[in-house]
Amino acid sequence: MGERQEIRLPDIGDFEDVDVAEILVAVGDPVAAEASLIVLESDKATMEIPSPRAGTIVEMKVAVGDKVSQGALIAVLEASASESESAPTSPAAAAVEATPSDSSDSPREPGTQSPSPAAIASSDRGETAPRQRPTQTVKDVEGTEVLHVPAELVPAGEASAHASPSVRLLARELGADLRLVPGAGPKGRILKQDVQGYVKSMVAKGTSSGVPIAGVSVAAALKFDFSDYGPVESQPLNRIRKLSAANLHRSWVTVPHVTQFDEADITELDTFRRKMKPEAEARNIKLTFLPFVLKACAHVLAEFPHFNASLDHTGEHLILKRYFHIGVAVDTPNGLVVPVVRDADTKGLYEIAAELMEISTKARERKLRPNDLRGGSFSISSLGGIGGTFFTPIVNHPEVAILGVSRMEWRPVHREGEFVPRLLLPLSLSYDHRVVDGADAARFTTRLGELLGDLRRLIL
Ligand code: CAO
Repeated sequence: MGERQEIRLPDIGDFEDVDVAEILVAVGDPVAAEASLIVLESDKATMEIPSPRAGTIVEMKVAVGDKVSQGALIAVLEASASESESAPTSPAAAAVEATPSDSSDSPREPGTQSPSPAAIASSDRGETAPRQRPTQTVKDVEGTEVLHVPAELVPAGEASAHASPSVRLLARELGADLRLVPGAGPKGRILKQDVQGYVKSMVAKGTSSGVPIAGVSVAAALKFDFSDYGPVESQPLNRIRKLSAANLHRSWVTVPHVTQFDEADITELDTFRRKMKPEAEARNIKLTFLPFVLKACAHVLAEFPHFNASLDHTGEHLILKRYFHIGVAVDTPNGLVVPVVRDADTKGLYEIAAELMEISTKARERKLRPNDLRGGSFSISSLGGIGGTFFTPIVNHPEVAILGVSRMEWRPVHREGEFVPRLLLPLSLSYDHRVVDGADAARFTTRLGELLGDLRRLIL
């Protein structure tokens, strides 16, 4: 028999007498350390309270509707014989937890686990979330793989649905739009089983994605046995790929995409970059083209505000953002992630370059925090280091535009009666045609080309 431990409500900030909105485990359930036990809900936030250690629930001390404050007894747990062996998580396996000071993805040292403060997710009822939120980490069913969910990839309307973070995560994974899921919980709260039931009914109706879109009918995916034709190997998609797939598909079918191609003459920029490289290297900074592109984009976005915007979930308002947070697509062995460089308009080139190095390293080492992935207002996808000419990036919904950058090339350009060698950078700007007109897209890339062609214009 393992040691019995009372689980009490940790410090959850300035919250008292908070409603217990959901109980995620039952007596007899095995739980992993950090698996969510209950969901609390105040007027302003939804919080999941995790288990401080692995074990089996032997008593639940709270019920839905109870009000609890810091120190309240939530449950009694019988600790696992070996805490290093995480028990399988409860049915509510996808816990969203707060780890304010722990940026590492690696499991904590046994014995050092302390009750994490509760996760504070944005309000279910659409109130503005606090600006400084604890960082959140999402673990998979085994509690091992860490996934960072880019909140900006959640459809705007989902934010107004009434559901806990783990239910939102489940809905996102299954591609279900929470706005369409009827909630059976108290005050219409959407429960895990509501999402599962909704997806089942959609599948039964033949909507494989579970996301019916007015006027769009998509045939269900056909099932093939490829082994009829030769040897095959089946590899499960990891969570990042599954989430990206759902988000990319949503954007692809809901956003009317157009891509504007252009080329920027970066001959002088390249000369300048090469000149600055030793100085940058002395500061341990790798000065590639991307920081220049990012800086120039922030400038152009200020001049073309509707590229730095989102449609609200009704599609009837354009939300213009007065900040310039630029997401950068990073290719990692686990799939594509889009960390965000905040306030790119106020940062210098070295600062942006250093930040890019940091976030791309973190992305590849899976050390990004959810906040690193949130709040982008425009994205850049650079394949310049790899190759290719032009491509058609998919808009990172709910943003309305994304810039693709490809490999620069020396080409003869006709100027003043003769051909001169110029270094050209291919640009591919995809945009949401509901928000951006083709003429403005051409103006945008033309202006971007002007700035990249003569960086002095950035300070005019
Ligand atoms: N033309 C020619 N060379 C380029 C270039 C371009 N447009 N852009 C970068 N390069 C060069 C760099 O200068 C660097 O060369 P040196 O080492 O000689 O200086 C080399 O290519 C590698 O650059 P990098 O990729 O390390 O750095 P970056 O700043 O250009 O890009 C990052 C960083 C994180 C965006 C990139 O590594 C990456 O992951 N790109 C892939 C993004 C992706 O998958 N997008 C597709 C998403 S689907 O829309």
